[in-house]
Amino acid sequence: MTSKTIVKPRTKVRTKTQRPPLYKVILLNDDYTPREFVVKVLEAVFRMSESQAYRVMITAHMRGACVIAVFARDVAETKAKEATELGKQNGYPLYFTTEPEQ
Ligand code: TYC
Repeated sequence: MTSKTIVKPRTKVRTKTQRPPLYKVILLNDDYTPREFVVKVLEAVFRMSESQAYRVMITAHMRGACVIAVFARDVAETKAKEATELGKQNGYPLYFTTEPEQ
């Protein structure tokens, strides 16, 4: 009787989940927008608590800019636009920008 060897395939298929690249939303300081207004916008658009929003605002005020959070590109861009628009509607030069992470 001839013996037959059964060879099992050893290659494993691994599926990699592609995550969308993340974008930072950055708050820029200016000399005109009232501090309380910046805090209100951060609470409204980025759903931050008052203390979180205050910390981000004061960091931007002291250092010139502060990273707020990271999101998928379209979310980051929409939130930055929305927050900048709120400033504009109230006559302030408040500005939010986005930048790819890394
Ligand atoms: N610098 C502003 C002021 O003194 C307050 C402010 C803080 C404005 C942070 C923008 O991103 C900002 N009234």
